[in-house]
Amino acid sequence: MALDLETRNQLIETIRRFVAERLRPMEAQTADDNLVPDEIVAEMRDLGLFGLSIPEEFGGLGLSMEEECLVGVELGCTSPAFRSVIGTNVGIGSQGLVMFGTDEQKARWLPGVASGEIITSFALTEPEAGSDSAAVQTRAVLDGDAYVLNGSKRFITNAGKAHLFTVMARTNPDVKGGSGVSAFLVPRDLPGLTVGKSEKKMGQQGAHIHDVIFENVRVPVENRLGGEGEGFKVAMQVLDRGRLHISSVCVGVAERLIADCVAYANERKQFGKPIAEFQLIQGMIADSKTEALAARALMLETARKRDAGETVTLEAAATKYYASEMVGRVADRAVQIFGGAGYVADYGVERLYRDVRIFRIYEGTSQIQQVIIARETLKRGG
Ligand code: COS
Repeated sequence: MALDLETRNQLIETIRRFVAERLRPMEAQTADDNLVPDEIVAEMRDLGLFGLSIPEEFGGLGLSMEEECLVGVELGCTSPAFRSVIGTNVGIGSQGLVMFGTDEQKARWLPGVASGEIITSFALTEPEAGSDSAAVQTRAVLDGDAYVLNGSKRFITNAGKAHLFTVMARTNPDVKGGSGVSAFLVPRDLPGLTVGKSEKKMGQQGAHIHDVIFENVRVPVENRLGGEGEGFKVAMQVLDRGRLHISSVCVGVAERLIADCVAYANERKQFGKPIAEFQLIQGMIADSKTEALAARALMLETARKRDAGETVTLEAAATKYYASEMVGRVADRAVQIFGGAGYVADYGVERLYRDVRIFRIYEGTSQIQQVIIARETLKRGG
């Protein structure tokens, strides 16, 4: 349900202030410690950020996709590691449950997800199933009143803190593709479930990814999400939505970097004047601004279409493709405008340059987005 304009503006303003006053001063420290401080997580809870996308009847803010994207842009104006804390609860970790959960499943978990007491995580990727996500090998075998899960998942965001996983596992080994896959809601405390170490990454220090291993984990039948064989479609629909959310963060980081570039270019003097007066610098700023505006427009248009009930598989893929590539270019130009200062840690630009690299990879690589865009365009005939 959409908010009235005044409430929406208040929400955006509150988050903008939180980002400026609380998160931005903590960016470098968070990266150095590889940890988002507990007090920041508690403040995010108090602001309702874990429940942005959870329906109001379960204690969330019930934002529309457009509103969620506007919030995502604000959260993108700081280190994306902060957004990652709430990212799975707002997006891929909760949306299978929101879209396909039974009344009982929703009533059991969504209030805790909305408040942030329950951290959720989305376990699709495996060592041998990355871009080819229909190839999942984790097995789920029905045995009486439970499915027995065996297998392992890789690069699972927030797995270290998660209380509840949405797990895609193969229930039909005779079917190679997606229609042999089912989705399950798997509480962390079930015996046989273990979480591996936090991986060392290129960027977004403070956000964590882990392996998740299942050894004879008995998942009650009532925890299946959707019907048998529907798990792949659950995952794809969750990702359609997730790709829009990621796009909004890309737009936010780009806007932040452009503002940083303008401030630096006005202050930094060479050849006797601010480098902002040189047209080659202006050209880079103009390219970044144009592309950020284009990504924002595409994101909003797609979000509004989704809110109107349209299927946006193509548009969400196109938005994610464009926005994630765009922020990579913007970050590269930012390093160039900052020059030597862009390469050293103190200015934060090199950190954001590393942080944004993952946007072209997770929730579907740029190449997978191209595949989806081309397939859908060919299907539509133009
Ligand atoms: N919404 C609803 N249904 C969808 C769908 C979507 N967005 N995408 C695919 N499906 C359905 C198809 O309609 C098809 O249904 P039928 O069997 O009834 O015809 C079924 O799912 C299989 O789809 P498809 O044939 O397109 O599957 P493929 O294996 O060829 O390819 C891609 C699917 C490559 C698009 C998919 O594997 C993908 O998105 N990969 C990237 C995964 C990813 O983003 N990983 C990141 C990890 S999570 S952070």
